[in-house]
Amino acid sequence: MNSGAELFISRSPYVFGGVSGWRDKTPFSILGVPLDITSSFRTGYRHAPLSIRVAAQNLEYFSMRFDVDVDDFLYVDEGDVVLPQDSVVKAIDVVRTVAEYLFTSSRIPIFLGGEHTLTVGTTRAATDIFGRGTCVLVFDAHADLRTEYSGTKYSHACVVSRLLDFLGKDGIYLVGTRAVSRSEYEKLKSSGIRYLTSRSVKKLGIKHAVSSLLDYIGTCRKIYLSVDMDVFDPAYAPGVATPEPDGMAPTEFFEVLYEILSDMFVALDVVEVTPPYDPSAVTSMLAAKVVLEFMAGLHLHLAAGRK
Ligand SMILES: [Mn+2]
Repeated sequence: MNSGAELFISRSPYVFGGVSGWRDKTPFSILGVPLDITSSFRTGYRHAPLSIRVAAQNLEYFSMRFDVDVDDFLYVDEGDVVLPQDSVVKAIDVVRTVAEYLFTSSRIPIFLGGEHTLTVGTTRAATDIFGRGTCVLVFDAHADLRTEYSGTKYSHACVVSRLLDFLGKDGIYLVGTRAVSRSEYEKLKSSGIRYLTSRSVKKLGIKHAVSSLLDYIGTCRKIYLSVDMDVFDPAYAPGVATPEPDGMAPTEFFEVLYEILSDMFVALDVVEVTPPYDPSAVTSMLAAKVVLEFMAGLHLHLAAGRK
């Protein structure tokens, strides 16, 4: 890092999986964002970047699904964003500054949350850099469409409302939705935001989910992928701030990812892991797996584009 943005980053004592590559060999930059201010239930997200880094050390880097070995190109682990603790608005601004720096340096950032609110800063940066046609795919149990929650517009329960402010309905697609208040559900329907419930993924199958997502992606120029770990059933991902039963299985998620990934994808965030509630570390393992499969798949598409 060689800009003002580096003032906001501190090296982590552990890098993702125990290894970090070279900037000229890989486009991927991993950045911890230990944002932990607005949880309304269980806290502890600030420990997640470290916990996901350690979990990655115990996973294979070869992806059978993509037939790609992440070891061949790796990523740069940039460290953690240093966040002000007194204001979520200030924290989002810092995240936005660092994300802008990574995008303008032609990096493909992978943000390890932290609470979902960080996505407001990172997607704002993506939209500023890539402009019209920037779309955000959000995998999440919740619609996060409250206008305000616990006295702030910038709560984890309001993330999609804030995205709607600058992306508009055509810039957002929600997947895995299953937990909304009645008023959020009405807002979801009246806003015109496209969404796919976890129930329809189960009932109509992966093929249906994929074709619906590909239709949507066809209207976009760039894709930002946001994965709230509570999109998974708590059986697979118990260590999240607000677990919600009846969720997606990892295989469903990875199959959908396999089918929709393309060189249009510009960033990933993996948020809401809460290590104090993840004693067996399976949630951090799954989060690390999401990161590895994303890099494997995107590498394949970028390599095909260069040929
Ligand atoms: Mn959620």
